[in-house]
Amino acid sequence: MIVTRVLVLLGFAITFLVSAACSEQVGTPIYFQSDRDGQSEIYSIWDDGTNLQRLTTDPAEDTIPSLSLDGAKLAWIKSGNNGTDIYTMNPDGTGAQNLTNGTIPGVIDYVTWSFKGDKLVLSVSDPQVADGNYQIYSISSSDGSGYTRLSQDDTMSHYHPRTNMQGVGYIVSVGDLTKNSLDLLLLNLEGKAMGKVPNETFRTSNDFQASGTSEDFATYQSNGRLIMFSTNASGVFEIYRVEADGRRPANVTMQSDSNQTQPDWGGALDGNTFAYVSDQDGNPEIYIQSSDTRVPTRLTVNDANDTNPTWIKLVSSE
Ligand SMILES: [Ca+2]
Ligand SMILES: [Ca+2]
Ligand SMILES: [Ca+2]
Repeated sequence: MIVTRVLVLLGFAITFLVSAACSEQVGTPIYFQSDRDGQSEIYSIWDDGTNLQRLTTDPAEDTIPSLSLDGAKLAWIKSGNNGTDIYTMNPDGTGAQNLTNGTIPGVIDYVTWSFKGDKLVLSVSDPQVADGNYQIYSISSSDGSGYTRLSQDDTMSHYHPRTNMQGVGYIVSVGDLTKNSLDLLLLNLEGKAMGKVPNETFRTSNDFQASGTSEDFATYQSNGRLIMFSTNASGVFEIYRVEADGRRPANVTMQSDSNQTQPDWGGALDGNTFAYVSDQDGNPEIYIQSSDTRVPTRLTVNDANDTNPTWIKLVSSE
């Protein structure tokens, strides 16, 4: 497994180095959604805050961009009069394709890529499931076929699947989103629950399993050993980093007068830098930060809601 993962990551790195050598790109693009042009569209901006580009132009709501781990494709959710569909496109905004064409029986809330890139993993409120709870499903990333339910517990909703970077499954947020009561649960590739993260016996002064605390948007470091997530366990939402077994929790944002959410560790070989959303400057903006320095770099400057960053960060582009 480890050898396979290293080879896969090396393959990604070579792909990136070749593509970097063939273009004049100097920044690492971070993709996000924003309603700055009236309703939600997908944008990209470099990690130095330059080269803002709008990638979609559609009166529908274009939300939840997710970059594949090889950086070759963006998936996202389009919500319009015909319901919610999964689209994919090239990272420059060309080649948009509707993968689902109304075939998903319910509301799609979130989308992410599988570790191998062959599947897209969704949270869906499927009317065929009891109580309308959101469950996790997968489809083919090439043509949207093979709609398959993964999560097995009808009694609770499952949100925001993120890929485990050792390729063993997905980490999801389970519970009641409206009551700010979510816990992180690891599912294996078949959807079987493998336990909460951090595990339920783990307690700190910031009790992640306490009533009313919400752990959400988990993201793995590339080696799979560390996890970041947003949590209100200390009051406002901050981003915490823990070891994969839950030890050594650390608040890596430390902005106690604002909310920090939606961390994305950037998938690939860089170990420290992550993108996230903060309202510390008055409204949701995209930031990046090293988990070591705690010094945020603001990338977007706009009164609109700039959220859901996704990117792939490589050592070679430092
Ligand atoms: Ca739109
Ligand atoms: Ca919790
Ligand atoms: Ca903003």
